[in-house]
Amino acid sequence: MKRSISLGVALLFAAGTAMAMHCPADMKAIDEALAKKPTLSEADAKTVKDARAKGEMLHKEGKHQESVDELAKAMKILKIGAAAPAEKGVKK
Ligand SMILES: [Cu+2]
Repeated sequence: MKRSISLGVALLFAAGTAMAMHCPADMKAIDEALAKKPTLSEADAKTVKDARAKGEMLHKEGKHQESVDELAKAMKILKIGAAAPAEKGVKK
């Protein structure tokens, strides 16, 4: 258990520093969007919630790329994120 944590920490500092910063920023953006109580279908709300939780878990495991991918699903539904510029005609 302890060993896998130090491995995760080592990986975090070795390769994933930029990504490691990315996940918390994405999670924060998702939380901020959710705080505004967006109107989502039940299915979308569930996807967002699941992706947010899974993203945080993956981040803690040091799987930052997977975390970012997971968080991107939530961000796409919430229409947020610098990585996903507003699609033409969909903006507000
Ligand atoms: Cu991360």
